[in-house]
Amino acid sequence: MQLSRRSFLKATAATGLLAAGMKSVQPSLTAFADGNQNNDASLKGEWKASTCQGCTSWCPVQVYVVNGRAIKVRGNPFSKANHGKICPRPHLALQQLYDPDRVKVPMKRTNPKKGRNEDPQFVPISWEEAIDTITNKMIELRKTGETHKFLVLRGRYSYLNGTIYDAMPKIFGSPNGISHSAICAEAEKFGPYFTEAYWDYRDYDLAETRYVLLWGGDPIASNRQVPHAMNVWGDVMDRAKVAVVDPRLSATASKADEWLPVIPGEDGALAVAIAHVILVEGLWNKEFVGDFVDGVNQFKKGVTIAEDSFVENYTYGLIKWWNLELKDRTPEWAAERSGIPAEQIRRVAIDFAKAAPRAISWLSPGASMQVRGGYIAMATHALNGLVGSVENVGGTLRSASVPVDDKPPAYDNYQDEIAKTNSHKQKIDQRGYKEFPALKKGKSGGGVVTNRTADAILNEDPYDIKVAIGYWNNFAFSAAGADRWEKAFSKLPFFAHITVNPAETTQFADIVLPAAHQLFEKLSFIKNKQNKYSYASLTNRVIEPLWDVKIDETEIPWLIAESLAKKGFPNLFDYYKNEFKDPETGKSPTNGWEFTLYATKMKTKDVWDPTVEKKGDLLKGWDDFVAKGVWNSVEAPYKKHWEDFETKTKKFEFYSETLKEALQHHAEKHQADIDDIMKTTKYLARGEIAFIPHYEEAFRWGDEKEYPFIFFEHRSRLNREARSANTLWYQEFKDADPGDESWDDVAKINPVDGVKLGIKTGDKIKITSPTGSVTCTAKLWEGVRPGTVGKCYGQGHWAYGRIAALDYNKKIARGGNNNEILPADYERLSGSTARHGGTTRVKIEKA
Ligand SMILES: Nc1nc2c(c(=O)[nH]1)N[C@H]1C(S)=C(S)[C@@H](COP(=O)(O)OP(=O)(O)OC[C@H]3O[C@@H](n4cnc5c(=O)[nH]c(N)nc54)[C@H](O)[C@@H]3O)O[C@H]1N2
Ligand SMILES: Nc1nc2c(c(=O)[nH]1)N[C@H]1C(S)=C(S)[C@@H](COP(=O)(O)OP(=O)(O)OC[C@H]3O[C@@H](n4cnc5c(=O)[nH]c(N)nc54)[C@H](O)[C@@H]3O)O[C@H]1N2
Ligand code: SF4
Ligand SMILES: [Mo]
Repeated sequence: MQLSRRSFLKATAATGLLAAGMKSVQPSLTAFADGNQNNDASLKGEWKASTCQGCTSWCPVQVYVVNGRAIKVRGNPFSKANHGKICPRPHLALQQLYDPDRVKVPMKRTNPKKGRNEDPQFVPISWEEAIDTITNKMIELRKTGETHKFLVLRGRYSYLNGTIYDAMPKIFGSPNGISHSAICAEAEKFGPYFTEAYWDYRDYDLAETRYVLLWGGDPIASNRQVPHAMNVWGDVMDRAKVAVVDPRLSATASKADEWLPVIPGEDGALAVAIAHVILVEGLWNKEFVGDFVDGVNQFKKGVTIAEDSFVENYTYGLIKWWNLELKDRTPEWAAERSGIPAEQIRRVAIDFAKAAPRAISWLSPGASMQVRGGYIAMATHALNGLVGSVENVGGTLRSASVPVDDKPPAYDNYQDEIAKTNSHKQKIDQRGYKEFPALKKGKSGGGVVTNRTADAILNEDPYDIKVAIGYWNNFAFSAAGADRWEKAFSKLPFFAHITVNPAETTQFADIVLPAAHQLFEKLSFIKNKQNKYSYASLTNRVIEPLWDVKIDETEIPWLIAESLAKKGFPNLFDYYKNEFKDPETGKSPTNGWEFTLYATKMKTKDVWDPTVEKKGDLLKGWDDFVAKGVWNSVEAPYKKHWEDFETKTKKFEFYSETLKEALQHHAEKHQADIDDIMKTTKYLARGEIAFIPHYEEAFRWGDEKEYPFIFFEHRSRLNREARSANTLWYQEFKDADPGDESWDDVAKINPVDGVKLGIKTGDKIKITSPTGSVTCTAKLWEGVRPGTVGKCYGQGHWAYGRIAALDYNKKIARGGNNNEILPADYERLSGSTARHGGTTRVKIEKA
């Protein structure tokens, strides 16, 4: 399998066509780029619009289709957000689509025993039998009145997810639509929410910025606007300074002005010290924050300040923040904790603030998906408040509005008594329990605690789950403490998995349903933002599906609803038929494809209907939307929320009355006080410190003596979340990640530590945490700091396909899955799973 890059590229370019039974002429790539310039008529194709959901950038793309075969993906030239460009990853999507290991037909398990070491003995079945089996199990729950024991697990999704994830369980009678969001990045949203009441990711004004301070973000390789960042980063580097806080020399760090290789989890120390310097140096933004009454800067190390000596403009609580936290947080203090020299902290703080308001403090999961990461998210985002870059020129932005409707139509009228009662039961993920406040948008239990669901299933707390459907997710691989999910899936009496590949999770399924591939075979839509533009983009069925696959969020729920109706429960089918109509003809759907089409048209109508006024592109109608694929908004406005951030005080809060209220409600619900909640959620803050961005020492599993190394991880420039590993190009080009190797899974160890351990590059090693161990290859590399070991997430598949796994039949993984050493721990205030911040210590031995 090991080909040189050049011969490999030649070979794959040709096989794509051969497999389709076409001439083995290798078309030149320039012909694709210009459309139909190839003289050979049989190779003439068409660019068709769709959306890539390989990562959360969700880019409008076009697919070149020749004789029904997708052969190339490029950016959609109509899209302003991604400059009509893509990152490298959609090319891998072609290999996902034509992956010979795909699930091609429905299957059922014939070995009733479940477990990693059990062969499921799947056999092909018809769609009728598959759906019939699922709905028989569902109907049993209706008969026994236990409809709440039905669970839908959602992974990645489109904006039609409400049909399967929300309406289906609620009409059936269950509260349990459980999403993957809390293993993704909810802790990050905690920062902007409890300062400016914005529970979302920010966009950034890169064209105007003069300083980018990245907290564990690597925007030219990952995060949420990759093609945009890749396109403008050269200009950004010319115009602005870039500083990267990351324990790893990332792609972005390797080109940055400053690299701050922080000790994992100690970001908070840096953030509060930077705030300290900005205030002491008098560099805060006077327009946004305000000033001392007499105009004289009183911020001096260690000195408490009278609150009435400062008048704030658009912010609240600056002096409280200073007095309670910042006054003693000097760079020297932070240097001891973070491992970053004091003069570098001071320099970054001053340069960052001097660029104000054209300065971005860019918060990522790296700095926030940590056990004590909630307050790091707050502290790093509060820096944007100090320099006035919130919704400002060259700063952090929200988004312009997109006139799509991402909620399913109201379904209350379709809920019978059982449904009404049972869908209000406590959700299975234990959100809102004392130790899981999950304060999404300030509400106790407002957010999901994805990873807790495994324990909840195992402990039957709050109850047992009897029937579960998972789609576009792979929690037996993607969730920290993955072994708990293996046990939970084994315990489920009935589980159906809707998937493209035979993933780890699939191995525990009773029924496997083959899903249409998101980029090429599905019809749906998304909305998102990059480069100041918000947009709606269609995922289109650009080719006829290769196999007997169906669309996860619409066609499959349609079949389930139809079958339930035949068995005496018509409500869901009635809802789908009556509430989803073609907005042009008024027709109700008569099959799953029509349901898909009408739902997409209906929910995006305002975007493509030329009679509806909106701020953005004017499309001529549905056909025009299908052809163009994308609708662009006008540019996001500056300063829109300055007069009313929707916080409790309407201001940007450095002292969060909004968080105080949320914590109070949660504490009252459990007859506790806030200090008790802090303790229960593993935070050290007591008293008012709980309401301000503040430093907390990183929480780590494992004793330093037994586990001398701090483990940290990162994602790959080539990961399509965890869906790339069965493609040749992923494995072959894995060395595109700094320090990584093709066809391998390496743990990056500083050479200084390598010498101490007697370990060389290429040695097979075993990495052990208090909760698990993996084997992989050692790589001595200066891009990680001594005392830490860094490893990319994505390898370690023991299922998924014949490339992803070293031996699929024997369930031998290629490398090790980080989630087998990461303990299932949480940033509890947001419900998030902690994968960063050096959550666990490890020991390293030769394997
Ligand atoms: N250690 C560690 N763990 C992580 C992360 C990390 O960086 N490190 N990242 C986290 C993040 S940010 C996220 S968002 C989650 C993602 O975690 P999940 O939501 O579990 O998603 P994936 O792991 O990407 O698995 C996707 C599954 O969907 C199937 N699939 C692939 N393509 C399609 C398709 O087009 N349609 C359908 N229906 N199915 C498809 C695949 O076969 C696979 O089973 O993982 C989290 N887990
Ligand atoms: N290439 C690529 N891009 C993606 C995705 C993908 O799979 N591949 N997935 C998308 C998804 S689902 C999401 S949620 C986003 C995630 O957005 P990202 O910003 O990419 O998040 P992560 O990869 O989780 O973490 C980023 C960085 O944190 C660093 N890090 C680890 N520990 C620490 C720490 O304690 N402190 C600091 N400061 N840094 C630390 C890692 O080295 C890594 O560089 O990316 C999206 N974009
Ligand atoms: S993988 Fe992500 S950044 Fe790349 S094209 Fe797809 S959605 Fe955009
Ligand atoms: Mo994510």
